[in-house]
Amino acid sequence: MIKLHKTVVALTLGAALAAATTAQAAQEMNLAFTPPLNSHYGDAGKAFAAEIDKLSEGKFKINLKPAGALGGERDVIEGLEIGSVEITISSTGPIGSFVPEVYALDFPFLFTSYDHAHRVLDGPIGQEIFAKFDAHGLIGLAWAENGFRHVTNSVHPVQTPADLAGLKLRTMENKVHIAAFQAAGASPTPMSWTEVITALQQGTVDGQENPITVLTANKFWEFQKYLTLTSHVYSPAAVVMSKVVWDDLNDEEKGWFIQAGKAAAEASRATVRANETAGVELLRENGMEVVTDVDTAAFQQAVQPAYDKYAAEYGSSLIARIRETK
Ligand code: EAX
Repeated sequence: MIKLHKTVVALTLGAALAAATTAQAAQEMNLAFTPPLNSHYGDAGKAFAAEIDKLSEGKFKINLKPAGALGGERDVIEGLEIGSVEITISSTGPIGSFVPEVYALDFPFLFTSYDHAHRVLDGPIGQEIFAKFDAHGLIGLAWAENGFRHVTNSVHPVQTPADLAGLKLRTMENKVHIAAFQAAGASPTPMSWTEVITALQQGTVDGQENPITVLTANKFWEFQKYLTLTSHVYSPAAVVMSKVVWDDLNDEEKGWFIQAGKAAAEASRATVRANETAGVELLRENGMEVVTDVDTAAFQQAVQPAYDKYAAEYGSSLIARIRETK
């Protein structure tokens, strides 16, 4: 009888152990970004999470932290460097202050189209820049997309660079962008995205500049009257992992996160593409006045001093190679 009892106990323990092993808690990671969940970065985050769940068969679980839940883009990058945040999808705006080589991507009127940007970022140049991330405790997994940036404001329609004169314009914390709008006659105010909408609503700043998907995701018609389709900067986004976290992964797991980064990048590009035209109509239907006939050459000339000031420091050869990539 005792023998039977022991066998039953052993079998029960074995079953419990097996169940516990298979149901081993998933390793959870936070993926932070500043736009709302219903945005191009939100779609990218969902694609990333789904790909990791599929590839790791539940070993890893990605928790999305949208709308600046873990802070502004600069704060989150600082978190990645020390390992307190695992993953982010971030515009390159603030990344240049951590990885200077990234500034080469942020020059006004450098990229001529979405295809041009994708060829550069998905080719050798994109990988060369990601290779510079490691030394700063960051791992670039893939190049996602924020989009071509346009100017909005609440004072008057901006038809020419002269109309920027004196406008308090929020920019990202990016010295090339600050220099560009200073040269164009605006009064640039660098600010984390998490403070921008309140600043616009309270009139602390008159305007800002962002891609269409950011404007629609945040219902910009509620607090900005004028939109000018300047397309003055192509804004890449990067899917970035903390090197502290990356170094704990084995080679197979690293492959999963690179694959998930690619899925996120594709999802962001698909949402930007779908939103580009439809988004302008949505902004117009909700009351924004849209300036479409922009004198691009005049704006290019107005921001040229930013090139003169920074191109040599941030890789004029890299900038030339980007221009030559067709
Ligand atoms: O969510 O800070 C910015 O303007 C960036 O475009 C950010 O991704 C907006």
